[in-house]
Amino acid sequence: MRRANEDKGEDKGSHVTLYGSPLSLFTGRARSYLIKAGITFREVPPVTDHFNDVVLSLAGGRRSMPTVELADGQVIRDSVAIVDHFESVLGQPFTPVTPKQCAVSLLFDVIGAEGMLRPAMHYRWRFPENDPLLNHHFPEFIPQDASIDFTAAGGFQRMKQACDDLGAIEENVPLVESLYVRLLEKLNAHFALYPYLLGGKPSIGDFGLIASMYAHLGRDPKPRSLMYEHGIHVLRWVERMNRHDPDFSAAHAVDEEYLVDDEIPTTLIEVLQHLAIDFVPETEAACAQINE
Ligand SMILES: N[C@@H](CCC(=O)N[C@@H](CS)C(=O)NCC(=O)O)C(=O)O
Repeated sequence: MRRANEDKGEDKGSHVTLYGSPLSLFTGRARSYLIKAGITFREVPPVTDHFNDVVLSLAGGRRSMPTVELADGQVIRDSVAIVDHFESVLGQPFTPVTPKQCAVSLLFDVIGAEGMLRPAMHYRWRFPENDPLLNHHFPEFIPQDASIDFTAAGGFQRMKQACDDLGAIEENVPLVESLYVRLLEKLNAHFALYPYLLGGKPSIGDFGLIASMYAHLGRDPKPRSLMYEHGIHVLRWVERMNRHDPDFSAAHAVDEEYLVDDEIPTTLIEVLQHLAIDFVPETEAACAQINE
């Protein structure tokens, strides 16, 4: 039996199939990249007959989102590998070549997608106003032959536990929330002046940052309301990152390029300084733990 949103395998109209979900953090990175790179794609959840019969084994038996299937049948799993693949094929259009901008782009790539999991998970799973949306989407990517491990209730439970595991335990919640709201304000000041992190076009860093800022922090009702309150320009950047056109506001006086002379704007340095409060000690602690 095929589901209503079933992909049709090789007879599908578009060249790329993106297996993902509007609810998925890492799908947000790949989706935004494909949109900005002008690649036609079709997005379906990783539960279709074609996914089960053909794609799953080529994805190493992992059902994780995002996974893409190309026109020639090649399958790429993991949002970083997907972006890297297209960057390589297209001639690195979203990789800044100057040293500071290249480093800052990579910093935002890792911080946005991995370093911001704590506020992303906290604001998704700890606020009941998000539940209708989560309940709407979650069953869409439960495989038809799901074991007990794949039930929505089981998935919800694991995700709530992950908030604690990521450090958003009760006593830390005020800090997690105040750091995030302050980050929104800092990002807001930046995006008021610049449409993207490094000027007039998105970089790899923008695609990392959109991972946490789209599905979780920019779309779930509770954290989205924080964007209306503290970060209208961030909200607009989230929308911009999901549009083909540059989508500048009237105040954005830049070319559709990265800033000249390897400039890192002051507003972005202030964002990085703020992120460092959390991310530097966490990275050092992770490093020490891993080395043990
Ligand atoms: N490093 C991976 C992480 C992907 C990931 O964790 N995806 C989540 C949804 S956002 C998922 O599919 N989890 C289920 C699984 O990994 O089996 C990437 O960047 O694509």
